[in-house]
Order: sequence, then structure tokens, then C-alpha cells
Amino acid sequence: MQTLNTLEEFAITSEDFNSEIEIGLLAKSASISPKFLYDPLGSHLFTAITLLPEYYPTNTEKNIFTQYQAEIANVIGVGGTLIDLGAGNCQKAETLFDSIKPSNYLAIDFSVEYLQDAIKKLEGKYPHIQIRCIGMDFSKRLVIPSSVAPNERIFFYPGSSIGNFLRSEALQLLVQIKSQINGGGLLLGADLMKEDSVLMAAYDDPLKITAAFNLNILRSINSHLDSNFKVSQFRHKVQINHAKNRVELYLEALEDLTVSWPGNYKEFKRGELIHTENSHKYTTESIKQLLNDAGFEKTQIWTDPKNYFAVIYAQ
Ligand code: AVJ
Repeated sequence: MQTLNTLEEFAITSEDFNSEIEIGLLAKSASISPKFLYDPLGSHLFTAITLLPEYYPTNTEKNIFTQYQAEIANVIGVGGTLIDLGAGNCQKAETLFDSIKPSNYLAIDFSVEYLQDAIKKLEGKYPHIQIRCIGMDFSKRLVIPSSVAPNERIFFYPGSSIGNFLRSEALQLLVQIKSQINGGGLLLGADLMKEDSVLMAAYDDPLKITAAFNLNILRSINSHLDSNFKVSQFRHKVQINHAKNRVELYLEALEDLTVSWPGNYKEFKRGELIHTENSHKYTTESIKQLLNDAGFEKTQIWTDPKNYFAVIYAQ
């Protein structure tokens, strides 16, 4: 295996994150970036979420890929470099290997240990594909190493992870993707607006897997910052923000408490919230508009019968 993640210029350094985490915690309305959900345990908990019957995005997207596999493969073409943004366990990309026959596969994820385990399993199975991985926080800046084949690039950004970003941030990421596709395209998953009951069940599931996933961010922060968050002092809270077309995840303090870490501390009052995630929901029009604004001129869109989720190929 050739791994790129040891290249210094792309290495994730914990120092970079500590100031970002501190700024978020010390703000009047505290927040933690959702990327910190994906520590080794968090990545496993997210995979568990995708197996929940209530979490419709994964299954719905999978059904769209299955139903329109031939059509999708036809517009993408074969032999390109598949670049997987937020590859996780690489399972979604693997389902495309047979139809779009990539020559190269580059898996990128914030959770690099989890990614490396997944990559090891893939290598033996697909000896004809050059498989590489890189640990990267592309939420701020996406730069594909120049050593990656300069042929057509197919960026793969499934699952509606784009929904974690504010419109301006999403636009910035899409512009960066567009400038690096070399005549290829972007295969994107986007979650669509739907009734509250479906959203609430998906983000506040009865097995409490999503609650565990959200609360685990405190442990992830403890390991980065050497802070002393106690998971038992918080609860998972979900709000639907209709004005902003998004599901919002929070952690609510169950009592007055103080969290400290080397050099600083933060007091939380009972009921005070830490914002941990936005999950924006789109319409087929709003996602097309976003892509057009980022410079993608051509978009093709596939949805499911309930209009829960959209898969788009943008060029
Ligand atoms: C991985 C960002 C697409 O927003 O649905 C799942 C993350 N958070 N349950 C989403 C998530 C709570 C997920 N994304």
C-alpha cells in the first residue's frame, strides 16, 4: 500500500485543532465542529447509525444508486480517478467499482485510523485499482496531492455530508472541487426537506445510537484538549430549524458545571447548549442552484419515489 497520509504538508496536527476547539467552547453560544464526532469510536457509532431503520439517508441513497446504476455509470464513464470525500469504511465507493471501473481510488477522511483499516481490506480485493488514502480535514481547504493521477477526477461526496456546511462554506468547497476535476465531475448525495416526524426519528432514534454518537464528541474533545468533560452531565438534543432548512444537534448541560483544560476553563449553566452539528436539507432546486453558483453548468439528478434524497452528477 502506498499511503499519502504521512506527507507532512497533509498531516493532521492536533495543535491546529486545539485553538479551534477552544474558540468554539469559549464563545457565548458554545459549539464544537461536527468533524470531531469522527474519532475512532465515533466512526463506528456513525456506521451503526447508517444501519438503523430510522436513518433513511443511507438506505435511500443506496436504493437510488442501485436503481440508476447503469444511467449513472453512463454519464460518469469509466477509467477515471475516484476521489472519495469522507470515505469512512469505503463501502459506498466500493459499490461503484464494478460499474465505473476507476483506475485509481483515493480515499480521504478526517478519521484516518478508521480509514486505514478499511483500505487494508479493499487492497487485496481490487489489485487492478491503485488504492491510496489520506487523512485530511477538507472542511477548510481541499487540495489533492499532485502525485494523484492527473486524468479525469470523479469526486464522490455521498451521504449528504455537504449538509454539515453553511451555504457559504459548501459553496467554497464545491468551487475547490470544480477547479480540480480535470474534465471529470462530482457525484453528490443531498438530503431533501421532509416532514418533522421522519427527521426526528432519524436524528433521535429509540436505540439512542445518535445520542451516543453526539455525546461521544465530548470524549473526542477530551482527548484532543485534555479537558475533563463528563458525558453523564449532558444530554443529546435535536431541533428542527425550519427557517434555515436544517436539523440541529446540541448537547444540553443537565446541571451547572465547569469544564477545564490546560490554560482555561468554561462554566456551563444547567440547560445551556453546545451546538455540535447542522444537517442542512435541500430541495432539488436549491441543490442545483448551489452547484450552479459553484460553477457546475450541467447537473443530472436522481431521486427516490418518496423524494427523501437526491443523487446528483455535476459537471
Ligand atoms: C454524515 C453529516 C450526513 O447529517 O445525517 C447522522 C451525520 N448526525 N446522525 C447527517 C449524522 C446524526 C450525517 N452526515
